[in-house]
Amino acid sequence: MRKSCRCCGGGELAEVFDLGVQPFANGFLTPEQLDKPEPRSPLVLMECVACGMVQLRHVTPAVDLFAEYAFQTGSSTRMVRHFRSLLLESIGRYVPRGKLVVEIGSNDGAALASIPDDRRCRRLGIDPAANLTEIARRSGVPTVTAFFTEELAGQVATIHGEASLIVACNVVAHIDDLDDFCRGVRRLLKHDGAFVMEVPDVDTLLARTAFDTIYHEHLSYFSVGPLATLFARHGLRVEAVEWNEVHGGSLRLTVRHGTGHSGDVSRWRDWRGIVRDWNGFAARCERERDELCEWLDDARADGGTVVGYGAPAKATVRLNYCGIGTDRLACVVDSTPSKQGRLMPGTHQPIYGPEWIDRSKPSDVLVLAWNHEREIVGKLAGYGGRVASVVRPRRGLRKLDM
Ligand code: DWN
Ligand code: ZN
Repeated sequence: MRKSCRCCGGGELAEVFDLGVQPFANGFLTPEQLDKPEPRSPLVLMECVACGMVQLRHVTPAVDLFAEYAFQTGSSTRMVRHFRSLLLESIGRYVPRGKLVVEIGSNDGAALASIPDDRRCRRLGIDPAANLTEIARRSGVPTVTAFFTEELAGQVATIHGEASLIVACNVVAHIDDLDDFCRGVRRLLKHDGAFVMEVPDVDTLLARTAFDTIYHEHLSYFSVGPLATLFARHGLRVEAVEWNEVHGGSLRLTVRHGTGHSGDVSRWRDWRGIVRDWNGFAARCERERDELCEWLDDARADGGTVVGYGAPAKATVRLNYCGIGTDRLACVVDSTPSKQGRLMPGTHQPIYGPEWIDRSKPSDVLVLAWNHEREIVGKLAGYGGRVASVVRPRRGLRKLDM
């Protein structure tokens, strides 16, 4: 249990939202595991009174969540394009020829593999999930299977030299000891290098009622102020802040060695000084839960069958929070080979490949990976039934101008 703030060290953490006891979002079950007890843990959000940092009360051991990992970056061509663009822009700005680019949380290596050879930079991925680093190495990306720590940073710097660019996308929220992480970045980053990170934006989560992005892997829910506070404690400065739509709304920070922060931070910090309305958030979550359950009950009452599209971590949270079992949602399809043949954590929908839709011809497809709506609806061109999003299903998706 966290007793102090991960960013400022403050000791006053106020409980702001409770999702109850939930299974692990990426804990997809094999059929053999069905009759065994499923690991579950409370999902309680707290907000630091001093700096506004939002974080989970309970910390699940990282090895339980990341030693073997189901999510693969390469599962979305749009995401690979996004990370490729981030890397090329950053390499152009910070990485002279022949210098080192390190990705922390490199997953299956899809992002680093997308760097064209003509950039002539050395690449190194770091990720603890052996099942994914095997895929990365097979695709030619040099990768270390380990958690990123200050100690590992020292070893990498000794063997490969310091990095001109360090990238960490959707991974800093997974890290419990952010002080050790920052010391590792300081140790590995060249004096004139850049650390570029992307994390979900907590204020967008709140504004969009994205409660299904709250899960055990995400220990922290960041905004700019607390991150600037954290980096300042480690001789690092935030040089630039951008917001983008990735994963439902993300912050991209460019961090350098140094003190003080750029004007971007003060502009964000002022805005981020708002007082967050967590009661309104809880009420909206309940309304979304009721609307989704009613929509599914109506579809069943009409004799329809609904198949979920995408088995993202967020689907686990939403199905469990809404109490949606196989009676309301028969099964789910997903393009990730390692998820097919498994079952959803907690609610136990079987997960098939996307071809199941053509075979079973459901009356409705419910897009569970709402952040990939466009890409998924594009793959349903040949499907003649209704398509809805798990977020406000009644609006339907066909009408969206794809
Ligand atoms: O922070 C995290 C984010 C970045 O990724 C991790 N902790 C876990 C993971 O979250 P997620 O599982 O919610 O990520 P996605 O990208 O929303 O997952 C999408 C799922 O949908 C994947 O399992 C792949 C699947 N998919 C598909 O079947 N067909 C995705 C697309 C685009 C498709 O066309
Ligand atoms: Zn704090």
